[in-house]
Amino acid sequence: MPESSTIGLNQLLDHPAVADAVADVNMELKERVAYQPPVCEVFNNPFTCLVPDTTYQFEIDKDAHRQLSHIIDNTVQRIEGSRNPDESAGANYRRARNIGIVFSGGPSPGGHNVIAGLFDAAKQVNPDTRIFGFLMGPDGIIDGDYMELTRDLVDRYRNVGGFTMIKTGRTKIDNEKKMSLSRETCKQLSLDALVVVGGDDSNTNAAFLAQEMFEDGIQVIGVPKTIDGDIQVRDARGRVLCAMSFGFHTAARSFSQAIANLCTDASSDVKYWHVCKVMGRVASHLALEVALQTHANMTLIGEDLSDYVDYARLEKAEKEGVVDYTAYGMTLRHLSRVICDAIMDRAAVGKNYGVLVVPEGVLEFINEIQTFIIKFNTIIGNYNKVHDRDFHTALPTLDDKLEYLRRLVRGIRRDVSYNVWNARDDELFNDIPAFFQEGLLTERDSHGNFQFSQVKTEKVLLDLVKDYLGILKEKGRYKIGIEDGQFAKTLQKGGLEPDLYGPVLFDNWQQARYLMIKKNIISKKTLKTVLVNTGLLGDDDPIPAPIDKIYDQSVPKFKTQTHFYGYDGRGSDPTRFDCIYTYNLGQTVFSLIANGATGQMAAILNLEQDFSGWRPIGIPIAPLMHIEERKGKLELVLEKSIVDVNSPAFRVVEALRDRWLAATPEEDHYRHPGPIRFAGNSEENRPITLLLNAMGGHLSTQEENTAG
Ligand code: FBP
Repeated sequence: MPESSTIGLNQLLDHPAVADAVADVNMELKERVAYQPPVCEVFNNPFTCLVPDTTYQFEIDKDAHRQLSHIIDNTVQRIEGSRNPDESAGANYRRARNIGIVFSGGPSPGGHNVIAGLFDAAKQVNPDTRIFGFLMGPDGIIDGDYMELTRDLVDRYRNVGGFTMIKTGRTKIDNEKKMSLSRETCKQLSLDALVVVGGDDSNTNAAFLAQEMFEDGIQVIGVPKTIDGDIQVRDARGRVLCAMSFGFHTAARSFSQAIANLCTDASSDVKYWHVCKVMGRVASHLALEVALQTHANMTLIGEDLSDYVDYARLEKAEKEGVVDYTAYGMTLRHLSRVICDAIMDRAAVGKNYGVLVVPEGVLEFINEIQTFIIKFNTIIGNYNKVHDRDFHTALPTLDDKLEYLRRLVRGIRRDVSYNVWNARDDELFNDIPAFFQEGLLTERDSHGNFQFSQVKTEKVLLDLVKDYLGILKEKGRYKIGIEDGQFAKTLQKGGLEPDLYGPVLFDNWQQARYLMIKKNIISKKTLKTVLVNTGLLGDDDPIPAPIDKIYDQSVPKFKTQTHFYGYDGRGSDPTRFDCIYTYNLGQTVFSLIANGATGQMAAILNLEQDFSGWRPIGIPIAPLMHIEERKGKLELVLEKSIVDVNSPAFRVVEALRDRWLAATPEEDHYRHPGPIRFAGNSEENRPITLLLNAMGGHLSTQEENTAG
């Protein structure tokens, strides 16, 4: 290399070492794209076949029967290897096909490997099979916007995160026009099959597309995608069919690495509470997994909060001969108090810092917010129907919307919602800050879901927490505990006798290692009064410097840092678990297509087991569907799985909650899962939630008792 003073910029850029150092492709990426995930044993056969497994049964909704008649009788199908199918079945399996694939909804790590698994399986069976990727999500199907996927292109994205190859979008194919345009595109491309990689709503869409294109002979297969982990399928007897959507493990690992780092930082500079909102629009699965991976001090689980019952309130009401329905579920104010208690308890043992994990969708589980969301869904749905105009376009500002709500209170009869929104609702709603009102009135996504990622949930909670901590401080209850040894040292250094001042200053002198300044000492003035009253200080004497110092140390400053973990984890490169899972999902998709299935969702059984135990299957989508309220209308959809508060994973977190809060003089119990490692053997190879939940559907009563 020439001397640095003489080298020109172009020379520098052309130097091979520099070019290598600044290249877009680094060693990690090279290693990733070269990795070939293993395949389930069945896929090593020249053919596969589908074996119906009718031991899995479903409670079928009558609307599903009516609306999805072509695919409602589908059963679970086990994919098995086959060496010598009969001639026509073999020929059909091997024929060249045209297959379209689309990503739908938010990105989820591993999506590219679904394509790679499908591509490899299809091309191996028949190199003339063509795979088309629809661009920008379902819009690509509606608008006929696609590209043919080549080996070169697929190779560039193997084991790589994001949905970059063909992009994604949130459009829903939810009306006749979009449906017929989509059908037209599939017919024009002579598609044999369409693969929809998406969440609960997108798989709902897949079922309707399968129904719509059944007579055209176009098969539709869904793939369970979403970092939220809320596609978990069981049959009517609770037997697991899909334990986890892909991408969940990677997102949780990515959030956990960052949050564990915050735990380290928090316990180093001991001055911040880090409030970490983690994605998961409704269900708290991601927060639960983060809790298991990091042992953060406090993790809220939305489903747990809605399950809360205030027994004291119930009892009081019972004595008065009434039922207090507000005792069921938690209010925002109550939740803020629970958080304050945790903060106070840690402060009492000298820990004025910590890490709080808040699931993005937590507000959906809070009593009053739930009511607002349901009411707004109805009000907005009604408005759009009655006025034939979009609520958000017609009433663009918060003031417009508030004025409209006020008019409802006054009983404008043309708006059928006049009986949904009353003066009490209006009063309660006007009590909350404008930014939160705005959040609650934001536009729903294309599936009618409330967009929690757009609401500053952590700010809503923190504002309440700060207010209440202020009150607790004034009452002398929120204080930092002073370690007894440190108290003694500080006083002795200043020539004062600890045993003389200890009983005067502290409520728990000689009873605990961390000493709490008496509740009535809430300022320097009250401190002086106490010292004067006990004869330790003259009226005109200043507070001795060591006492002054100890007092200052006991006064908490509640300093916070807020973080949002979502898009970063969604964009992460997949863990090895997700790489292998998704590649095999892609292979499963091909087997389902080559064996003529439609209206099925690809899945793998036994994900919690060693890879040799994984079994690919097809799950019938239609029998899983039920009626739900969407945008104020009742619709047939695939049910979202929320956290089961009786599941082993939740019960373990619940049992270890106090330990992880660590409101004791001992060290915190933080856990460091480390960064996502693609190579090496030390990487955690699957979600902890998955492992725990595979230990049994519910804990037995006996186990519950011993855990409690
Ligand atoms: P999907 O359900 O489509 O997989 O998306 C999940 C999610 O990542 C949620 O966790 C989050 O609330 C939402 O997407 C954010 O949506 P957007 O990408 O539109 O901001």
